[in-house]
Amino acid sequence: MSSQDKKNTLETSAGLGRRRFINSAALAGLSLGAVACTDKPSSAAAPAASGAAPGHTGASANATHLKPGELDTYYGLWSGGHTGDMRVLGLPSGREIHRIPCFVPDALVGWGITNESKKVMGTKADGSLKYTVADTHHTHASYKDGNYDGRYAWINDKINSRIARIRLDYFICDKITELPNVQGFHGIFPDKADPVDPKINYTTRVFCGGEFATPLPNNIGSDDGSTYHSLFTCVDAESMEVRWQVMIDGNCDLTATSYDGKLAATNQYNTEMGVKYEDMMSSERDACLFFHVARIEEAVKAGKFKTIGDSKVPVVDGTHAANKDAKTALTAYVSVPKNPHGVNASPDGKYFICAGKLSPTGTVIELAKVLDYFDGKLDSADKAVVADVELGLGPLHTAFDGRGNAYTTLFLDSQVVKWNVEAAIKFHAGDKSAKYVVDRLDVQYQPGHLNASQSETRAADGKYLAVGCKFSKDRFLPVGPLHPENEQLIDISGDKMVLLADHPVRGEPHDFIIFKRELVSPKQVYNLDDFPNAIKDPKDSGVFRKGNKVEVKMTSQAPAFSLRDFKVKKGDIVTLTLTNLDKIEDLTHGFAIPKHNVNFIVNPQETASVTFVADKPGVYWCYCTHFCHALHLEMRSRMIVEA
Ligand code: K7E
Ligand code: CUA
Ligand code: CA
Repeated sequence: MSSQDKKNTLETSAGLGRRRFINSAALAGLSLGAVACTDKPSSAAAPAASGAAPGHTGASANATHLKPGELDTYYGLWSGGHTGDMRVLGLPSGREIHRIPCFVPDALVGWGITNESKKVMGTKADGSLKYTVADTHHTHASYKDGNYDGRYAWINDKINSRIARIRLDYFICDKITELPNVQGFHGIFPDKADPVDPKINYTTRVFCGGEFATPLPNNIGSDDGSTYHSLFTCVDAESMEVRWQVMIDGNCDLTATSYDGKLAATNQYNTEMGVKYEDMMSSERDACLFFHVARIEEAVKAGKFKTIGDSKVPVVDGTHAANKDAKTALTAYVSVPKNPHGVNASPDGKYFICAGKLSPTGTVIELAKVLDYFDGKLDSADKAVVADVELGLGPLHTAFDGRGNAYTTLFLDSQVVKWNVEAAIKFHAGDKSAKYVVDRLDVQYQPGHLNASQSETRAADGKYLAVGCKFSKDRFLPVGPLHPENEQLIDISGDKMVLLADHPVRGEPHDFIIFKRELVSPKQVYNLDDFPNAIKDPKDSGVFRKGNKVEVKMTSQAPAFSLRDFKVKKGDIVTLTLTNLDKIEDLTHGFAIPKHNVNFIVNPQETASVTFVADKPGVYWCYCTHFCHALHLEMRSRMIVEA
């Protein structure tokens, strides 16, 4: 164990009281036993080496342990990886509060079982789900005035190129769109303003990067990779329709958007357009590819597009060959070192930062200069690079504290490096005395994404940094071969980063955002009128037959269903609709039908329905699966299937 590991272990096991971590200045020369664990008020804590860690003696203010009943101050929205859901965490405690099923069925809520969720997820002609696997990586929320506005969040499915929208009033997925002409949809980012209309200072578009190139249309099994292309896609934030696509050279990976709405970008690790990894890393340089949003939309309006295969989506040409004249170009390829990874927008609105991955560097691109290039004022887009500085091995993603510092994960070094962006620019310009690296912290282990509280907004507050470590190895009790991932929380309020907590998470989140709790106002009871099939009065319950199609209408009010029993016939196609008429917060009912693969929940004032074939005569006790009342076990109905 390195001394850093020991120190971290001690810190994280230092008792459940109000843990107080000594200030960073003292940490440097720390003897192991000196981790402060005290219930004294912060004024009595070891005096801060004043100035060294401004505001940092108040580490208690950033402590992660909340007393019973205390609420977190931040929400975190986490991608669930290949569990296909979105997770909602409270921070700083790191408690998982909720999982929002999106792309993959979920047995708790009946996602993929109810007709309503199946409609969102997409079905085949026979009514079965089109897909039951997904791989989510990136989640981002809608903006207004450069900060989250609490309307929507979006999440990608890389496997089947789908984008899901989450309503942040009910924390549910309400729409899923499959992107045409694209495989490996990876990066995702909402715009933050309209590029043309200053009145639209909120999100109306979501940009999606396609990582894998294929033949277009993808209906010939050609192995000639040189004929493949990737596309960058724009989805309408409200309608969730695909607005347009840009065909490009190379691939898309992560995505970023500017605060003024004018630019979107994607990093490209495969400008070689290789099909084997040796080919993909054969070149010393790759690119950060910029999209001029206004010009793309003018081109679409002017009819300068084609369509691909069956898709009606307009596709404009963003390749090198078609965009040589900067003044009319839709795209600009900015050269960056070999196989870059994340691209992130600084909260001051000035820069995009590309992390090097195979290059130990971070590249700072000044957006004003990219716009100069598009205006013909810069002879090469590459001149928009204002810094290209060494950070460490395996830089992947970058977060910000709103005080001019960037935090980049170093996958191979298992570190987070804190660096000052303006100092890096000075260093790059020739001032070798500019010390841009501010701090380094070992993390456990191999970090991918990281994000700071409010990092990707103008309101970046520099309090907490979460780091998604891809390997947890020895950090948790062993549970067989599959290890959890290790989400670590770091206090970044001072000069030095301080590790606060480890949290095991089920595999495998990638990206996440952390924002202040007051930015969303969730509703905890549904509106009955939002469901067209709601059964508003228990008197409307009953069995309604049309041939062999049978509708069963039922309501729930603790501790009873409105139908104590209902009769159908063998072979009937039954649609059962259940409205929960309970209005009290936290009064959810469940409805299970044995042997028919049915279980779902209805939250207060929610309506849900299921359709199934009653194919075996018998008596089936339908029962409430969600604890609701002292008579929860008695809350039942009988489905009697007559021969
Ligand atoms: Cu770095 Cu898919 Cu965002 Cu994962 S990507 S780590
Ligand atoms: Cu209703 Cu349990
Ligand atoms: Ca490459």
